Amino acid sequence: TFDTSAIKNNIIAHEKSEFVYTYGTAGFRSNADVLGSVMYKVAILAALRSKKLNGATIGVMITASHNPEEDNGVKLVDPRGEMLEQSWEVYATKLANAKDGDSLVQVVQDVIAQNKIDVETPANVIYAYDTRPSCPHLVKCLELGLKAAGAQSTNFGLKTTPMLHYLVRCINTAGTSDAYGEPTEEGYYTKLTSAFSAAVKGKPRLSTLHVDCANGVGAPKLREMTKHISSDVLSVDVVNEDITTLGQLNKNCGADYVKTQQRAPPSISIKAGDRCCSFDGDADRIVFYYVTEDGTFRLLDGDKIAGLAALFIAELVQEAGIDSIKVGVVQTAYANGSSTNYLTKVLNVPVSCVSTGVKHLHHEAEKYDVGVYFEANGHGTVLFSPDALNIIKTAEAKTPAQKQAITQLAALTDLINQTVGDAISDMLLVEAILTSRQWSFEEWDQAYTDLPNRLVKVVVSDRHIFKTTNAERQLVEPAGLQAEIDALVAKYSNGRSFVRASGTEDAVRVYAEAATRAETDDLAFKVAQLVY
Ligand code: NG1
Ligand code: ZN
Repeated sequence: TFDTSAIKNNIIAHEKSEFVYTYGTAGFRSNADVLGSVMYKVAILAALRSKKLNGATIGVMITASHNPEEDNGVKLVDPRGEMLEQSWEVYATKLANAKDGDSLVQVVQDVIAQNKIDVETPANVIYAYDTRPSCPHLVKCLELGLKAAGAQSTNFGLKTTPMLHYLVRCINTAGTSDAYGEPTEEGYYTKLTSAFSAAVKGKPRLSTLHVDCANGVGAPKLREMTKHISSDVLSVDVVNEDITTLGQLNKNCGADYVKTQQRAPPSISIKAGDRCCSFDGDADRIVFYYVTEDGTFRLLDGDKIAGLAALFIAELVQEAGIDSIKVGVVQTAYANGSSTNYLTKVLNVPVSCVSTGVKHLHHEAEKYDVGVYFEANGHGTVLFSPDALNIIKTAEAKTPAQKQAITQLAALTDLINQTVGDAISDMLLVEAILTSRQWSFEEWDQAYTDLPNRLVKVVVSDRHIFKTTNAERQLVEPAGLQAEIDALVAKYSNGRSFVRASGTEDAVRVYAEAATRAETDDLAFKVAQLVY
């Protein structure tokens, strides 16, 4: 039953009446102080979404990823473990901004009418949260909303974001021909670790991988994962795993720190030959790094992971004799020009460029038989189409080499979390490839050399006046600005620069790359001046 008076009467008042909420690329995200009222409404939205989809289970994840510890956020997960369908983001925003019980009920009724929702359909919702101190309170607010909406719900407790996506998909596919796995944390570890063991079978183990967990949820979960795999097969050293001391989450560590600062966290003493990687606060992003003999820091970011995965999978389908399967890569404008050049000119794989935001990459990747997608910041995964999965599953080997390639491909389809980018799964993917090839980070890094690049944040009075086209690579408004940028870029060798409004911060981002560091900095600075 669906009782709008319960929804109205239990409403959690807005913490700050003037605050305007927006469901953006990362769901709702802000200082945790203003999110209690939002959790209540997100719960109601999740219930409506479930009812609309005949009672399919919807996921709710409470996290603010790489943001500072005092922030929090929430996002919805659709039945196949994907991000909430875009057309529903506007409902999320409308609900969140409803200031009193009556206007809330009005928005709820609009959503029901517009989507012809049968309110008698049961609603099923599962939820989880990260290590932030504000989570327990926000969970209570969410639960009040779930109760008011009459939803059946399960609290999955502390989880990484990709684990929740995995669980949602498992629950909704249980008992079908494309059952995704056991809908438990245990099931997640078992699926990934058995796939990893199969993928590296017969190959010597690599040296220890040092994993910076950003003092977040990735730490206890990675530790738990290692219990499911022998240290003869994989050796990881968990670093930055303090999830109890206040203020430590993402502080001077984690994937975002490493990518934006282009250096290792000070808490890691890294010497030549060491292999390191960093997760972000909710363990859906990963970047790898090492230092050379002369002490130079080298980053292996999302672009490098995409290149490695595309190379490996393209060669495996050749070896397996099933090269009707075509590999494609999806990037955003933030991908380093050298990586795009490597993919298109060296690997000869098709590359598409889409707007920032995982949902855009994910949908584009679904168009390929095997779609590799990564944001430069380390968020990404690999999608296998139903046809490709079927071909791999039914392929018959004529030689031992073919058999080996088919086995490895099949293992990869289980190893890779196909719902969303997943630091633990991506870490295992990279380790499986490097183990298979017996490659060091240096060897992986040799594919191409990044062009020097610079990302600058410019605070402007109104970022919404910056409108883009061509996957955010060109401005259409303010009029004339793009022509000025083009004129500047033309003066630099290998120059490229673009400007877009951030979807997660109140600022405009300027990206620039060029042949040398000095030229890059100069170009970024001059474009930023045009914007300001
Ligand atoms: P915005 O703030 O829209 O640039 C940032 C990242 C995205 C993505 C989202 C979180 C950059 C340049 N942008 O988006 O890649 O991770 O946050 O969903 O890193
Ligand atoms: Zn994240």
